[in-house]
Amino acid sequence: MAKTYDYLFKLLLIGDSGVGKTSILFRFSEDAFNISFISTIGIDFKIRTIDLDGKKVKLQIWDTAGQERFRTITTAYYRGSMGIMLVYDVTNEKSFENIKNWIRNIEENASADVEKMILGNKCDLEAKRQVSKERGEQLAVEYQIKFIETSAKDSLNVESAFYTLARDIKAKMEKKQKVMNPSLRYQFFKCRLFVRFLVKVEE
Ligand code: G3D
Ligand code: MG
Repeated sequence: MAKTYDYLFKLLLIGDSGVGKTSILFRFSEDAFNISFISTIGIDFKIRTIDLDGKKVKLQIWDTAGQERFRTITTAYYRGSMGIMLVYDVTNEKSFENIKNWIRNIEENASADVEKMILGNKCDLEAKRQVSKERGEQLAVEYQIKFIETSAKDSLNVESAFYTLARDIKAKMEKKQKVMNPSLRYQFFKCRLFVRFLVKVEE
């Protein structure tokens, strides 16, 4: 069967329980927010294929089954992941403080060059806010990770977050391919030699 995509990226959603990871995933993959939907039962992933600068990028997005509650997310979950959304809840101070622990967990288990992004979710709940946008931004600067506030409920910035993460992974990958493709470099070298040879002959 013909391949229907140019790239396949495995992405993960990480963060404390209740911050809205599953809601974000549902919002992005089906564009539906159901207040009373059933909580996740097993490790699950959803797929959405997006178009990035003319390329079809298939996103396989993994969600936890609540293991985050017991901090038992294992290396197996992280394996092969290329991008991670670190999610906290702007109405929950603790979930924000825990982002540092999640980053440590990622450093211990995921590949070193995994792309990351911090999401401050539930920004529709302004009256209940405990974490200012500025603090989110500061944390992101400290870790040199991109940051955006989202609302899975109001469908705010969810699309843009996934597109940004996917675009960063694609750019990193293409840069690596350029640097590391020795056969391409060899072809280029041969071409240059040939051009030099032609110039000499002309003289
Ligand atoms: P989790 O997967 O990180 O554990 P969930 O979190 O997606 O299960 O969401 C936990 C609760 O937060 C759910 O409420 C969900 O509806 C709510 N929620 C998620 N995202 C948002 C958001 O952006 N805004 C608001 N206002 N609520 C959100 P319940 O009541 O079902 O537990
Ligand atoms: Mg969940």
